[in-house]
Amino acid sequence: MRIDVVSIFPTYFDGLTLSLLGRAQSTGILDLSVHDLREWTSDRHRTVDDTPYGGGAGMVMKPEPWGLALDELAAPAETVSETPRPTIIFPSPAGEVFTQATARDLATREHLIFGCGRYEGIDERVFEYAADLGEVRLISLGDYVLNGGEVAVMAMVEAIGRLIPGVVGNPESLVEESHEDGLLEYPSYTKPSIWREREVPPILLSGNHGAIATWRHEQQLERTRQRRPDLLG
Ligand code: 6GU
Repeated sequence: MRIDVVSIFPTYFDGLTLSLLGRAQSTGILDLSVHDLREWTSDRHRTVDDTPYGGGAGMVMKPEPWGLALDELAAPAETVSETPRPTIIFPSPAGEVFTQATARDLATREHLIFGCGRYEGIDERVFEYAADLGEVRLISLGDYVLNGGEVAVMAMVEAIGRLIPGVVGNPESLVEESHEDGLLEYPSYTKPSIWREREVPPILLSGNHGAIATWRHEQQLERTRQRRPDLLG
């Protein structure tokens, strides 16, 4: 999978070279490039924002640098006219909410472009223009406000990246996780069997795999009922 990220703070994404996603990049499973939006400015001050038409607080990101960035990153590869259209994602608190289902969907795409807005947002015409180049998605992490899209994109790239086949060494660790089956994960324990007078639930030491599976499922249901009843519908 190819992922391009455009931001005025590209160093935010240095952390994505660590650990699992770093290894996926060295093995070629993931081709991740982070770009500075200011590369597509031409004035001496490398300006990316301006005052809003109609007045109001804050600044709006200018369309021209975004247009040039999208032209370059979404362009079909030369010679091959069959290159798939990219999925172009703009992180936004006004977008659809990102879930594990969103991550699973986006993990099947060949090319993702993330455009990180700052200030009061990006000139609306950029979203219209992007729709001519690919499938545009506005996606929110949840119902709270961040200063910009960078932290949201870090989270989305990690959630998506670990679902690409080969990124997580043991694919079985992907199935028994919170949210994969619509329930929260069951509790885990390791040695010692008694720690500071607290015992591991005896069923886990019984060797009865059927009973353990039933107990774990009950724990999932109980935790989900207590912490996230909304997931049970
Ligand atoms: Cl994607 N962006 C910003 N700026 N704030 C957010 C968000 C995204 N998701 C939740 N809050």
